[in-house]
Amino acid sequence: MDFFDRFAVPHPSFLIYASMVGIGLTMLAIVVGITYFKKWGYLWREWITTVDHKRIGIMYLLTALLMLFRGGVDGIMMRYQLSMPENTFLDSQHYNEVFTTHGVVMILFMAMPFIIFFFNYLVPLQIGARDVAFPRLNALSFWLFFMGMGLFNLSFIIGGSPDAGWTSYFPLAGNEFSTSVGTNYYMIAIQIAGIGTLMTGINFITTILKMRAPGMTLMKMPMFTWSAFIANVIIVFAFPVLTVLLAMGTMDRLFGTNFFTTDNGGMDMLWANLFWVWGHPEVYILILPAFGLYSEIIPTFARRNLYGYKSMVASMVIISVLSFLVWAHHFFTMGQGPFANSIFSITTMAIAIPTGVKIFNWLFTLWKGKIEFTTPMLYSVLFIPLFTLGGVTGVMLAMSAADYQYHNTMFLVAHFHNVIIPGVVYAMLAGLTFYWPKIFGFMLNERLGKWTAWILSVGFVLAFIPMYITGLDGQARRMYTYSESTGFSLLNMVSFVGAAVMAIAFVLLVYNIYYSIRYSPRNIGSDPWDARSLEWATHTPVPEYNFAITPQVASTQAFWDSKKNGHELYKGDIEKIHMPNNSGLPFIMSCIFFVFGFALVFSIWPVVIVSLIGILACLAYRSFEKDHGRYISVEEIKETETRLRGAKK
Ligand code: HEM
Ligand SMILES: [Cu+2]
Repeated sequence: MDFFDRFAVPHPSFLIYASMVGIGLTMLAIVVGITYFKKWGYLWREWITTVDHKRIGIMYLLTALLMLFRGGVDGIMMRYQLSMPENTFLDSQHYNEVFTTHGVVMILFMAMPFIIFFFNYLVPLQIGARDVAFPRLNALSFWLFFMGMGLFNLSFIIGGSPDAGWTSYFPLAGNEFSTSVGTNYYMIAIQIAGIGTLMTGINFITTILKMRAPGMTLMKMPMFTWSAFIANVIIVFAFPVLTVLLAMGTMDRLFGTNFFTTDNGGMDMLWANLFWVWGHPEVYILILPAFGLYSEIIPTFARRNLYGYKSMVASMVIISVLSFLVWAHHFFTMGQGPFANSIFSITTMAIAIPTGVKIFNWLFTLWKGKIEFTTPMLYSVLFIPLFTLGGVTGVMLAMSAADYQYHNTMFLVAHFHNVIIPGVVYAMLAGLTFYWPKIFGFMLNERLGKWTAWILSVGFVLAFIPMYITGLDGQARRMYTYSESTGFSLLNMVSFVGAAVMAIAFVLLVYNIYYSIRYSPRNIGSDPWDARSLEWATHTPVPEYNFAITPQVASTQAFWDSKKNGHELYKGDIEKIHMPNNSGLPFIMSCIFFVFGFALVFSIWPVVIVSLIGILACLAYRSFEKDHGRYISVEEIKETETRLRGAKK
């Protein structure tokens, strides 16, 4: 029976069992639903085997929304636990698991796929391309990412969740203190997802360098594409560190090596260092595309050119370099001495300069603009002051001497939520609202959208500003409870109320989607916001080949010029278009990766070996496969174009 004992959840509670039943029933309902409506064939042909960047993008989006829900429930549970002193809703072990999965899910399985959704959907359209450079690799990226996500979430049901924090510091994450298989899941699931992300990086760098429309020099690229380019360069430099780090951690846990142990020559702080060598650039991988989205939205609704294009690009390049030079600010208290701390203090504070440049560029774009307060614009305008507050507290944390006071307190938790939520989450919601009509052919309701933005902001301020105060007062992070005598009760209750208000905002978002699907007018044309860059120059819905004729570009906002200044976008005639074929291989290979990962988590060696052979077989098959894609004929393109033009206003 020993073998099966390991699959049981080590710290069961009613909550865990109840959610297991809930998840089980939902999965069952989905399977029954798909079978009942006979949609398996459709799913396989149109989605699972697709190599179309737009569909892959939408699948990233769905994953991100699902994980936003999972991570959000974790967040609310923590805030409820802390809302009263000596609360017994979660015990210490369960609280450890919840803050660990919350952090991992939000950063790696929610924010990452959300920005990769934007890369996928927008970059090829913005640069006037037919698809990404390696469409099939793109599908493999998605499915590896998806399987990694699935494996990570499985820990909750089989074997137990990781509990060493999303940073998984050793020795806490070693076998001695992290006894369940939870941390194995962490190491292996993130590894699989990370390989997918690394390939995304390679794919998009190539796409942006090689597939731009004629006339679009680097300095004429839309700002979101610039941000995507730089973020993907960071991915390619940072993710290999994560890959190696996780491999070493896996070896320590499964094979008894001593990279991070405290005895036999291991070095626990080596983990912390390498983790943040990846981890700090990672936060810039998230925030730069968010900046890119704001740089698309603000000019559109201020009805002006983006102010300071060149300085926007330069500041992002500088940020990307600096982001690799600041990692030690996460452990000023490690004991590396005042000299090293001073260097890292200075590099960290230096990041505020290019970031400040961007803030001023957005402000100058707004200055004298004819501002129209649509929902995406509202998010962007709320972002500027709220994010600046997060940046300023970041500079406070960057002062290494003062950090001895802030470190590991709620002050830190307040800081990073203050940058991540108004920075990344607002950008995602703004971008989603902005691009929704392009993707789905109808607008989200503006009234509901604005309510969501305001309620979210009220909730955000209530939930996170009090943590600055309790943090300075000494409330430690990652603590499952506190005593009444600390005086933290009131502010923690306010935080909980704020978190609940944020939850209301997310419910309202879901309602808005439902409402708009039912009532929003169709036939809104392909350019409902009167926007500026190429993604708006093609039809809605976007045909699979994106542009019937490759557009000609002469400025940073080719589409605007074609509308207002007589620039001719489409020269020449329609010709047949070469497109890649669908393939089931990325999905199948990723499924085998999933089995491989699961077997590794539980050290079931025969299965590990067989699945490894399966993965190699897939690679070999692909190497010898002859698949030259297919052509869409001129007649077919003309037919599609006439049909879609009918959808215009
Ligand atoms: C509904 C909104 C949210 C609430 C109420 C919330 C709440 C919390 C709390 C209370 C903690 C501290 C756990 C502790 O150290 O005791 C935490 C940690 C964290 N949160 Fe959130 N959060 C929210 C949204 C987000 C979002 C959107 C992200 C990222 C995109 C995020 C990323 C993180 C990370 C990385 C940690 C650190 C986890 C760790 O220390 O291991 N959170 N959150
Ligand atoms: Cu950092």
